[in-house]
Amino acid sequence: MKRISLFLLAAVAVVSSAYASMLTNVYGRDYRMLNGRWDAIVDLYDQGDRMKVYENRSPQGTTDFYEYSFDGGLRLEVPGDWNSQSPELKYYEGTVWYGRHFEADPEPGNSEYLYFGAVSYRCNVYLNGKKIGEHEGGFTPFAIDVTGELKKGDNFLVVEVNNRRTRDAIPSLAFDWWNYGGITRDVMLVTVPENHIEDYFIRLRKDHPELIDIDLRMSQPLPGVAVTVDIPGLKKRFEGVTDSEGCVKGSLKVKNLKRWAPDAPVLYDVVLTAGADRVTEEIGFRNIAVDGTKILVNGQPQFMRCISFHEEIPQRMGRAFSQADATMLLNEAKELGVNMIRLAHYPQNEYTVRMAEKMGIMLWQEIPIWQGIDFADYGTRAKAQSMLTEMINRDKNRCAVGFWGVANETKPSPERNDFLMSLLETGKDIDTTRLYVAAFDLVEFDKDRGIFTMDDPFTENLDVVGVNKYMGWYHPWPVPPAEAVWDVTPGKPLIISEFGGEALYGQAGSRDVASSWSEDYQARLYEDNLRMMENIPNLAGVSPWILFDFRSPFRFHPTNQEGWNRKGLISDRGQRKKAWYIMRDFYNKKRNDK
Ligand code: GCB
Repeated sequence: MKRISLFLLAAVAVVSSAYASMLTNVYGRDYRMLNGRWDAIVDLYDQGDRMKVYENRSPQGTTDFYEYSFDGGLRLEVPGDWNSQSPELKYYEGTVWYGRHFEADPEPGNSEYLYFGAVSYRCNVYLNGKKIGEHEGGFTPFAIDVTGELKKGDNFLVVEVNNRRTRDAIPSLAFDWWNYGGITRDVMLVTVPENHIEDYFIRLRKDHPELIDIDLRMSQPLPGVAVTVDIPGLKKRFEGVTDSEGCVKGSLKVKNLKRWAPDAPVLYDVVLTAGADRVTEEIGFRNIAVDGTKILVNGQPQFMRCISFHEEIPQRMGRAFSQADATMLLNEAKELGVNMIRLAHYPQNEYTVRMAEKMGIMLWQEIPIWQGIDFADYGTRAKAQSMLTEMINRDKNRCAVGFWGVANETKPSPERNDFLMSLLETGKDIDTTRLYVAAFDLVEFDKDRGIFTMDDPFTENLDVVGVNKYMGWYHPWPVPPAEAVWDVTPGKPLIISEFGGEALYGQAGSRDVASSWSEDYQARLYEDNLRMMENIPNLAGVSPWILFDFRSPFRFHPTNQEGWNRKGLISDRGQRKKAWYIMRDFYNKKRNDK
């Protein structure tokens, strides 16, 4: 009891949800982009608040002046990380104030929202000199209701962004990717009717190929609002009326449904109406389940041919944020022959998720619970729950997402177990149609028994277990690859969620020496690992680490890394390394495997 009340207290205190609203399918609404060049003030010593920069005052009297001013200073592109926009900001970790003017013409009877696709990592938002919201978490969206705050004519919007690493944050103090700061995804002013469709979840019932479940919630808890959901392609219409909570629930029996699958990514137009509101969407329907050690997609065993990438364009040395960026990343993944992507290590932007769905790529999407998390901190737990909720809420209508990932490389402890358990509960409160997964780095070679094993009872709570194992890189081979025997979470599907090693593109060297940083060593490592995997009885998928070399302050070997993790199958300039071809051939062969 004490534990629960303490936790609730922390949740309220740390994650200020009072400001955050949700708006499903924001790109399907009436919106105006507020992207572009914003004014910026770099505030290393955090003086902007004291200086009230959000008021954007100009000197009045003869002795009046302001030092912290937006006028005539730095300008930054939104969306975009600040690190790649100015050499001085490459390593910057601290506060930057963003400001811009925009015109508005709010009409009575409408609600207006400011929507942020992501701000990395925490922010305070001010409109016309007044604080209107705050958010923590660098990879999930939030919307702020600004109805009544928005003025006709000129409005002044200020966002105080801070990306300082802290122990109670997620991710925490150290992580193996660049700590990009900034307003890193789209900013939109969204206009909807006053009582509008706030949220909906339309999906195939978990174990039923012909039953579509519909849940819809209006923004106002009012009964009697007529709701329709049309799927013209199936000649089907659902009709309902909201209850006193403003909610509608129901299901539609459909025949001749073409289910979405990686090799047939069928999407249907779906039109929702409720009172004065109307939203359109494309939604796909598929079943995903586990049967023993197999992953079933639409009832058929499917081997997951997977790859990971960070939300980064290596050639630009910056965070990916646009439709064009999504196209580049996904096309390269597709070339490798994948049917799935593990979006590392955090929710990536909606363009990527929606485009992957259209291209027939399944997704494993996770929150950045990445090593070093303070599991004893209830505030941190509340943040993780918010991030998971925001991720699932944004993408729960995307059938491409087959897996929700709750953690990467955590170690058993009562606090960790409790923390992860609470995440599974949070997730399943919203969505029970996906498989829940986490990745572990706890597989060890048991010398006495001569086998690879793992001891983490938490895996029993998961549908699918991911194993990150760097044989030949962080671990020498205890036996020849062909003789390796695995007894890891028997009876459950196991995905090798990471393996690999570093190589500098174009570097020739010994196939036997890791410190050659050569393509040859990396290629050998891939051959060995793939050989070992042939003997993993419950192997349901493979995901090499990683598609592209990526920037990381973890990696400062003076000649071979220079701030880059070189485990990419493709270099930072886009060149394919030898291991890429090995992986492509392996996936070609696996195409017909179940
Ligand atoms: C891991 C992590 C991943 C790292 C990778 C590496 O186990 O999950 O984020 O980048 O190893 O390169 O060491």
